[in-house]
Amino acid sequence: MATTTPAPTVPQAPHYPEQVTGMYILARALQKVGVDTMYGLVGIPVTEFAYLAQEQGINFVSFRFEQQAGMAAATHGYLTGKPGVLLTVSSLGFLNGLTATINATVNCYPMIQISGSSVREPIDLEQGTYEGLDQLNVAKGLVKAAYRVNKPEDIPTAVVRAYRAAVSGRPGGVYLDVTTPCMGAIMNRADAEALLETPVDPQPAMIPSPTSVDRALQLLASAKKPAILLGKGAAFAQVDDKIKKLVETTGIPYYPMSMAKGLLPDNHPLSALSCRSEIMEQSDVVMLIGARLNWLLSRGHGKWNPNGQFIQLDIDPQEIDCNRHIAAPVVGDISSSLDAILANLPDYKLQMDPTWVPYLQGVTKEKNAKFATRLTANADKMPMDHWTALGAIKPIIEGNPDVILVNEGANTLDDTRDAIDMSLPRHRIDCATWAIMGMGMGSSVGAAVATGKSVVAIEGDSAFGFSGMDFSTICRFKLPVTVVIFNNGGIYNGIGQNMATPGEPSYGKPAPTTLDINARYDKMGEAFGAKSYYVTTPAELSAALTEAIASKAPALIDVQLAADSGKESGHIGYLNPASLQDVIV
Ligand code: ADP
Ligand code: TPW
Ligand code: MG
Repeated sequence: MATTTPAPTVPQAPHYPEQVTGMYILARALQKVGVDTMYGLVGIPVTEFAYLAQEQGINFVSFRFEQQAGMAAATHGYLTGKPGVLLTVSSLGFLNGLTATINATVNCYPMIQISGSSVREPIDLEQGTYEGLDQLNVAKGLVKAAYRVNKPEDIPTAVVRAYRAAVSGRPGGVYLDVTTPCMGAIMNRADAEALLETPVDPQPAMIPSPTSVDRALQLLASAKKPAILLGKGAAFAQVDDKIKKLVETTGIPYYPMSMAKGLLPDNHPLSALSCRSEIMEQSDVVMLIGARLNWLLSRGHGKWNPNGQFIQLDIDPQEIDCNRHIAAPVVGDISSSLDAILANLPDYKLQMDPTWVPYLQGVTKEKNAKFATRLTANADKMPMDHWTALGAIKPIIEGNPDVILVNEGANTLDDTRDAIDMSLPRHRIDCATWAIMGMGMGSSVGAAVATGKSVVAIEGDSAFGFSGMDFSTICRFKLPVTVVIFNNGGIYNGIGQNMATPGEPSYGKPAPTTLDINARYDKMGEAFGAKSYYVTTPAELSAALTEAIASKAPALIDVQLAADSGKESGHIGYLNPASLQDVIV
């Protein structure tokens, strides 16, 4: 029979100051790559790490829900071009955060999710350890890259690898698994400090081949009705002057995707924002810059000219031809590709049809006039509808162009995007490629923290519900964020009706799309000490929003809309199964 007691498995405390723990090395390694902010939610095994990081000078923004902390990190990454960092606990905390990391990957936002994980051995043997989950293998395949670090001496390398994976090439979400023993392991400080590294050129230029540039310019020059299509990749690349130069020296009209709005002012004479279908149907050459030909540019959104050809500027060679044939791919980073295109442009003679731009400008004028009527026609409607409310909001947001607009919902998303012109790059953040609900509060926090600017989030009542509790985070950190909730009492609207008759099982139950038309969201704002407003008229809305933005403090505006405002699925009702037969091509 054994007489000795087993060696303690709990790590000893480090002997300060000569010794440090894995968590200390992690904090230092993050600092060394330039991370100054972390978003997260703590508990075993990462609480001490968060305290330690804060002591080291890393700004720690604590959330109520990991998914929202992840949305903040992703938005931070999108706006700064450097990975945002999310910290989660093991198991469910990890999974809650992972949804945001995957969403970041889908949207090409650079971010790193760091999660503590339990001791390996009982996980591998499935012995039921505390919060045991094989997190690395869950994350793999869903994110851009996933790594696990088991030894403190490997932490600096792991952080640099994660950083490079997040920002190089096509950006995305990276998962870094740090085991509990690794967090607690002890090293000599001097040895640890000697391992820290700063990556050289983590986002290397990717120079396009001269042949691809020549091919693209030849095609562009031959076009009679060319158009430039700008995506959020172009906004992310922060090459605003080069985009402006390309548009203005060629005189080619451009169409911005939702988050590329403002890259050039939406009211620029060459903006073809109102001419999506004209461009799709009539352009003979479309130059895509940091935009994908995914569902947002196909099918129900219009039909492309069958004889049209594409030039595509993208950093990811696998994006080319993924949906349509690309006649002239220019694979490289947008900055280098635009440099090459602009440098060689004078050698090519553009043959644009002189009637093309005036034609699009004519269409724009006509559509804008119609649009203006839509905004004013319902100005006195009571209760308000989406357009009545947007009529009040539009001049205020447009008059504060430096405010970052966060936007989600169905009708609330589509109508806000159409109604509000943007005039500065990277000032519109929405539910983007996956059209997911539940990014509002997190993205607002990330935008405010990363830029120091004011934010207005325009949220459908359903959309707000996904992240609403993290309004408290906005308040705790005293961020200049105004949350505007369009309450029409439901998903799409509040008039959903359960069709059952007495005796049927669902009789008397709320319809699947029905939420809370009489809810007073402003009371939620009050609960956390924010200036809160309940508004029922455009005049009240206008006054509240003006005051809220000027206050540079947390504010919440509950906008009472009519329950019948808004249509099923907003602008994408054609994607509902019963309508799909017409759409699948
Ligand atoms: P949108 O939804 O606005 O159309 P997407 O997210 O679909 O935009 O497309 C963005 C594209 O931009 C992706 O294909 C991505 O690979 C590309 N991209 C991102 N950053 C860069 C960059 N720095 N250089 C070149 N392409 C980039
Ligand atoms: C994670 C499905 C798409 S739009 C939407 C839902 C639930 C809400 C629409 O109602 P809202 O806006 O926000 O009140 P409005 O103005 O039209 O009334 N779960 C996730 N993502 C999505 N997209 C859904 C569900 C959905
Ligand atoms: Mg709604």
